[in-house]
Amino acid sequence: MPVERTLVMVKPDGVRRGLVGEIISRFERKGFRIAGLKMLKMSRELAEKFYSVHKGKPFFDALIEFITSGPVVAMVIEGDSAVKVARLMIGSTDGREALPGTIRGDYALSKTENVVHASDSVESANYEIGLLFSKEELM
Ligand code: 3AN
Repeated sequence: MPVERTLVMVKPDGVRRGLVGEIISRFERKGFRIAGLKMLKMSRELAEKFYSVHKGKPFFDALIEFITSGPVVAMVIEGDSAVKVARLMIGSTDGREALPGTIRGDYALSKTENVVHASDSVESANYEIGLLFSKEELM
């Protein structure tokens, strides 16, 4: 039962559609503690670092264009098996295949504009949290 931290981010489409409160609320109600929270507009440089594992893939440019298209809301959530549980809660990448009851299953119909991000491993979580939050910003 490892207590972990993971990075959850409401993407620009989720912010534009007014889903920030709903998404934060789902993680709070599940029992996670919010250890950090901020709104920011990603620069191209930050976005390319954030998605560096996808560099060279056919969807990379569209992904960078989209994620820098408006503000995002990033949060660090903490709790038992946070990485795995957050991934279960957001659902599959493709909103058309994500199960109803998951965030993407309930709110997304696209593979790029899929409302929310959550780190896919403890290593990714540490990298992504380090990119977006300083130690002083985590409580
Ligand atoms: P997830 O966010 O489910 O972990 P990743 O890490 O494979 O998905 O991809 C990161 C982001 O890149 C996705 N959230 C999605 O916005 C975009 N993406 C991934 N695969 C595709 C694809 N085949 N076509 C378009 N966009 C994609």
